[in-house]
Amino acid sequence: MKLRWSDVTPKASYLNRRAFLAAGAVFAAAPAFALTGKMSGYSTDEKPNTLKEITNYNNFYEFGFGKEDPASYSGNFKTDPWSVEIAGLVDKPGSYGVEDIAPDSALEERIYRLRCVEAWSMVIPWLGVPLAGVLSKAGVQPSAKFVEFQTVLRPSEMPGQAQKLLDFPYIEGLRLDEAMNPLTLLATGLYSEKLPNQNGAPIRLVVPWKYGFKSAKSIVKITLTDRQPVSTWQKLQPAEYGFYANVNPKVDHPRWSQASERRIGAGLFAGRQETLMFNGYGDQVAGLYSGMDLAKNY
Ligand SMILES: Nc1nc2c(c(=O)[nH]1)N[C@H]1C(S)=C(S)[C@@H](COP(=O)(O)O)O[C@H]1N2
Ligand SMILES: [Mo]
Repeated sequence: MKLRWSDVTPKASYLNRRAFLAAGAVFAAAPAFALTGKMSGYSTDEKPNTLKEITNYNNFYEFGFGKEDPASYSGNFKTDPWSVEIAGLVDKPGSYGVEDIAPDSALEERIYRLRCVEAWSMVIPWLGVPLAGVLSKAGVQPSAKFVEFQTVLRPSEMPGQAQKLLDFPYIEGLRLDEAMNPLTLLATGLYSEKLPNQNGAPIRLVVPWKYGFKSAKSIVKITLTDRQPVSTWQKLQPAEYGFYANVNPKVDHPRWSQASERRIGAGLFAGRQETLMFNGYGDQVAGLYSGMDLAKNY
């Protein structure tokens, strides 16, 4: 059962509630509890997008092509119970509950920029746990070099899968050192809520220095492997979408410039803003690519 804010006012969530209301959220019902995350030094101080923007302008092709399709058509998607299989080159392969992977008490708040390859961006206050800790607990074997992520395959609840809009299940991948970088997050919430369905409930990847499509949603399997995974977009259009997909204002998409971006919610007269190398996270990640030709490894 869902309660209204007026039914429960936990003291700890009072400030969150005020921010939530100030953000212009229009939801009548709210969760019966509020998640809180430990603050982290990795957050941007840019103004986060509103909950309304974050939950009504989405890319989640499992529910359709349109930006409002995920909000409109994900209502019947069942995300509880849910487990994630950790497989491949690990000491402790197995099926783990979301509560085990990301217990509420361990959540960190990470306010990250999200830059879509389509040249729009947002700022999203995620709640989650660093992927590195999860992989370390599973025991990564020395032969592992890459991590592959797989989204759930459930065409009965996902109209975009039923219509075969893409070659599902959605696959993404990272190099192991990228996966272990402290910025890489497994998110289970945003603002003070559990992750809304349209944002990849109950657990999704967030890799803030890469184009948004790398951040796979509704993950059911994480595989440690010695072979570079082939991602869904790479397989579909290899000349346009590479494995690395680092945000890079100097490497244009074959069909449009990546030099600037449109910040969702900035207003009609705000104009575009410059896109930053590695989406502004160069201090943390540039070292991962030293000596690499980033135009070739796009
Ligand atoms: N499974 C899955 N994950 C996905 C996508 C998708 O279509 N399916 N879209 C990606 C793209 S292109 C972007 S920009 C982000 C958008 O995340 P958001 O809707 O939570 O802002 O999710 C990414 N993860
Ligand atoms: Mo995207």
